[in-house]
Amino acid sequence: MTQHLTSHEAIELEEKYGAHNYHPLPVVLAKGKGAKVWDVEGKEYFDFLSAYSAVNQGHCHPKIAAALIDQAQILTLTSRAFFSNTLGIYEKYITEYFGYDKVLPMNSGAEGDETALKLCRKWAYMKKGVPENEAKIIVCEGNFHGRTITIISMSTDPDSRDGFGPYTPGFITIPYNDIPALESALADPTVAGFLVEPIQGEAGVFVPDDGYLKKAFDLCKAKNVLFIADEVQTGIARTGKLLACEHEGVRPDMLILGKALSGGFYPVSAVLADDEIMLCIKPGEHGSTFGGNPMAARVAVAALEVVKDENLAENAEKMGKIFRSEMGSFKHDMIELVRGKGLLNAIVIRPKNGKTAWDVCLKMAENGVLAKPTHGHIIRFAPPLVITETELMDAIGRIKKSMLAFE
Ligand code: IF1
Repeated sequence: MTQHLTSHEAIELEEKYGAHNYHPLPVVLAKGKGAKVWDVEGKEYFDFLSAYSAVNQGHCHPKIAAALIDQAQILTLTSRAFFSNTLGIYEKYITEYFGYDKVLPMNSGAEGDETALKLCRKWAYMKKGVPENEAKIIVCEGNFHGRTITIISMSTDPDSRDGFGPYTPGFITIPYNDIPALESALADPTVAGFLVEPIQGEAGVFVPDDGYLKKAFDLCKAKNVLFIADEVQTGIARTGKLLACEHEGVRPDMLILGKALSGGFYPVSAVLADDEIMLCIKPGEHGSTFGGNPMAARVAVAALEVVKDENLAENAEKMGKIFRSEMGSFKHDMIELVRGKGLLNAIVIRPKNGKTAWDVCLKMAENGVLAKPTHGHIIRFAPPLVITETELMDAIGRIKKSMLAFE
């Protein structure tokens, strides 16, 4: 039975009993449906964060809820020590859905990235002939791939990285959106893979130049290096295509998915690859207690069906164009620029009279829109992909009203 807390009481409990590893906006959410959420006092908001793109299908989507509730009363977890009647169906569905031979099911996005790193190294030793323990993986400055020690060893963000050493070796860092830098890094014959976000989300929704992903892919292929796309945030229709790599016709050698793979109901992540890569990991060499469990399998199938049934990629494309057009033509001296693709957008805020992106987010919350700054001065706008044009225009009006409070 959930107690009826006031916002103040809920915040106090988290402050007293929870680790202080976040600095949340002072909003206490209690309910979600579609593109909207409500706080404990019943105030309604448009959710423009979508749990960092994990709720693309909208909060509490009934079809995904039904799959979860049904399976929860039948069989939730068997471990992979045995087969189950749900995993193979899910594996067939997702591999045909994205066009790969096989999937390795995990739970969090970070586990997906870690799995891809392990597969890449194994492939380097078994197939490329890189000397043992010498495989290198190229990553980009400004990357975000999760919070494990190895993943933050690749990070260039002090908040993610500092104080957690010693770091995992074997990574080469190059500037994002820089083909010559990639070309020279690829000269090293021990390079096994290039791990990249098609759009850098956390860094502030950095959309690379048109053609960057394709050129990078071609350079990797020419050097027998795996092109590994982290689509944990950009995937599942967020950028107006099923995968952000599709905007450039790139089929990654390894595809990492998470977040909206479950529509926000359950931690579900996955690495997809063809047999030449995937079969480098043998029985007993990788796994996880919950990876590929019956609940995850049912929820992920339902979540992916919703994406197709409700044409979420097309809606993201259409609504994203409206958002960028409306906010791009809204003249305000705190708006430095508006950028993004599909419904993954950001506004770069120019501080004014000591007011920052944080103040804008507080004002937007007051006006019924939830968003959060990343890296201080950038506000990410990523509503659920089910948002209607009417809802979007309503939210845009509230965003503009919030900005005008800082005239
Ligand atoms: C936090 C950021 C976003 C991701 C990409 C892997 C992962 C993420 C491209 C790991 C996770 C989350 C993590 C969450 C906030 C959020 C985030 F601000 F941290 F960077 F979205 F931009 N690849 N991103 O974006 O997936 O293990 O979290 O399931 O850690 O604060 P995860």
